[in-house]
Amino acid sequence: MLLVPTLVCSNDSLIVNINDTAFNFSKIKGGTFYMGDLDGQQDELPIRNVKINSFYLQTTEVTIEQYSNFQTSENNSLDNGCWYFESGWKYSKVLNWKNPGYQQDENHPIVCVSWIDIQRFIDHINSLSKHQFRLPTEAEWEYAARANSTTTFYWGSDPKGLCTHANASDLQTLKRFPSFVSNQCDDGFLETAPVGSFQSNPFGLYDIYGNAWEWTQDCWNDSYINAPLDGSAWLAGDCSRRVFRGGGWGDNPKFARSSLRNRAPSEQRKDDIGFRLVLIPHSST
Ligand SMILES: [Ca+2]
Ligand SMILES: [Ca+2]
Repeated sequence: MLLVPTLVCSNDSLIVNINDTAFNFSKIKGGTFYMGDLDGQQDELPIRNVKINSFYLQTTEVTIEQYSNFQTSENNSLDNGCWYFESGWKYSKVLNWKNPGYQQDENHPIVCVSWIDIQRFIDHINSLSKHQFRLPTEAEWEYAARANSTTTFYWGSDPKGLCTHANASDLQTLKRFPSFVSNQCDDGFLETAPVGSFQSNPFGLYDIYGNAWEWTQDCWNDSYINAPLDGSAWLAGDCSRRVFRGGGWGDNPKFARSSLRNRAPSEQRKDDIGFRLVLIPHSST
């Protein structure tokens, strides 16, 4: 049975309900921007001008509640196995998205989900909805994070803004990981925070930096040479690894910025990587 989701519109946002589970989206108005950073890592070069069409991006990371409401015996068993950090990255056979090794509640971002797990989740909600959902492309993600800024962060270049805008590594983190490079401030959260606990960026997006890293569609390439200029996903290169963005709760705060890139095998689950969705409304398909 095809369940018809309700859709509530305002000027710049949409709320989609699927089986009584609400997903909030901001309308990201299209434009062009310079992707990459001259002062960043080598893989953030060459800077290039990219055109982005308007799209809808989820205002928060997907929560545990949103993810778990669509797990059924047919489409997903509880997949065990997740990487966690303890004096280096280690693999646990017993950790999973219900138990990533630290305390979470239903409003925290889902973590310990692989890129492949997410494709299965998206296929399932797409089967329940007239609307379609997908991961953002890497270019869409950076465009949305920048929110028209050209600086390291959307508020400028001062990393001190992180404690009010993002759950990154901070004085809390040092309680568990004394050797971590951290902000010298207290954002209140050692691991993940409930989504939306910090200020949004000018496009209405919460936790675009920090909290959980966010998987994108794109295959990994170690530079932007020959990357698409139209905002589409780059589906050439090393597609056994996929790109994720934004920094996480435990990482060096310098990773929580607009142009920083990271990648992992598509089947890998980590306790600090989650995702947010792009919505393609039924009327535009
Ligand atoms: Ca923190
Ligand atoms: Ca995030």
